[in-house]
Amino acid sequence: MSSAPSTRQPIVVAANRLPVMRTDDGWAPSPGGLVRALLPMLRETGGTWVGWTGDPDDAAEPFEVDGVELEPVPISAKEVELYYEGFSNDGLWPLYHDALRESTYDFDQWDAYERVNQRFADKLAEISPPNAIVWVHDYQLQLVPKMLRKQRSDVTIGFFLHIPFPPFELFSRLPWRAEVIEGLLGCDLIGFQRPMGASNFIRSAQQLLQVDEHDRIIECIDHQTRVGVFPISIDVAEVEETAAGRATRQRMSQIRARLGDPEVILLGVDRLDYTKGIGLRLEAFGALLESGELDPERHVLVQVATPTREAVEHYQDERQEIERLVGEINGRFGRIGLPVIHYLYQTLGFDELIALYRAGDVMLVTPFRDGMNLVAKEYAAAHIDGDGVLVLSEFAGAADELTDAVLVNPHDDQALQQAIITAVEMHRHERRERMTGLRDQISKSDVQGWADRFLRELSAAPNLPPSDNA
Ligand code: GDG
Repeated sequence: MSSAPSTRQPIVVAANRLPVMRTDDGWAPSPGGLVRALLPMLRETGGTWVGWTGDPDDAAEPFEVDGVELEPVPISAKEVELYYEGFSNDGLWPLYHDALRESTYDFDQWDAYERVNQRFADKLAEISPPNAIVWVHDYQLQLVPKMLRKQRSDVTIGFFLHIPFPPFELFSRLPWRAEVIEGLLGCDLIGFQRPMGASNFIRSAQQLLQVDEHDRIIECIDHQTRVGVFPISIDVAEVEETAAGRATRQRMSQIRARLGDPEVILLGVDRLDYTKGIGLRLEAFGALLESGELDPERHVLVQVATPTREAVEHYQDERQEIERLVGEINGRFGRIGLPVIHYLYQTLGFDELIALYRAGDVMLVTPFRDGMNLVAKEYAAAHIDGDGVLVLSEFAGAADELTDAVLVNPHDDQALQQAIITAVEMHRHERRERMTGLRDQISKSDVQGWADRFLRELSAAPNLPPSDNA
């Protein structure tokens, strides 16, 4: 089957953020596989991306980047606080991640969420060409499908949720639970990362709205909504090419030397988010130094924690706790000029990140809950040398596919310590065997294939005119 989407319909993407960042002389595409996979499709089909520029109160006019039309949706400073930091990131985010932190449920935040979703839907209704395919992304925009369908019955609407969809027992805490399900049921196709997300969603729809479902098709009044599983991936070729470059190899050796040429470099790379289990990982590392199973002269940990959502209190608390732990463990086990944890609260350049992946002998990916976790996939793709061990939480979506990782339940501190020791002491032969398995798995599915599959299924949705469906 061809990898191109089986549709020539114009594609319109809607996401909270436009796929660009400001540079000295204008805008450039943001880094990341998703943007690289979607921009060429939009260019080829004459499509558009609808989203926020990232600046509050920005009334930017439509503009073009890399031959793709971008349609800004303005969001005021107050709405950033209520819709984005509030409802999306302090309400939905913790709830959808196993209620790991207390969610805020606040009517003014919900009101702003509805208002911003309506603005997105209005913009999509205004600019989508006849019979367009509209692909809406993520938890910030769950009401858009229903709002758009009301105005434009000709368009085909898809939605992809990048984060987990929680079990009904948790989801039903949300005061506006029925409205969210109704919003999503405006779609022709809803995609989840894991089968669990799809079944959790179907159960919530059945419980709250008494819908009929068979074979993952939900009957709605004037259409059907199909529910599917589409595990996202990365731009494998880009990671491999960068990893193979001479500059990366040189930088990798330099990193090893700067770290004092330890026997084993352990690595963590995460947004500084309480879902990622960074603190737990640091505690496990500290406990193993304490027990003598790890040795500060032979083992070091590099933890990159990328700044994120700094205005939200749970994130400020998490940062404080992580920095306290780093200080405590370094204070106890570091030596002059040689800390045992190298902590970077920074966003690194892509090339530097790939060099770090290559330098990392053991990658620690230990979230309590994660939709997929692309870092796990990037680490394996970067290990073109066929060596390196991935320790991976069972609670990351990636665990469904990356079964050659050392899988672990991060809630179990003894199991986590044991997994780290297993990885550090693993025989070269087993390391290579497992890394081959991981790399085989990743080479089967990259982000382009993911987007093609979603759009193929969406364009086969029954409400497209048959002539456009070939
Ligand atoms: C959400 C879901 C799902 C990180 N630090 C730096 C940096 N990164 C890049 C990584 C990776 C991306 O950010 C993070 O992706 P993850 O998948 O790990 O996590 P979330 O940000 O939480 O993403 C997640 C994803 O959506 C996609 O559907 O997998 O479950 O939560 O690509 O490389 N990149 C650079 N410097 C850094 O310091 N350049």
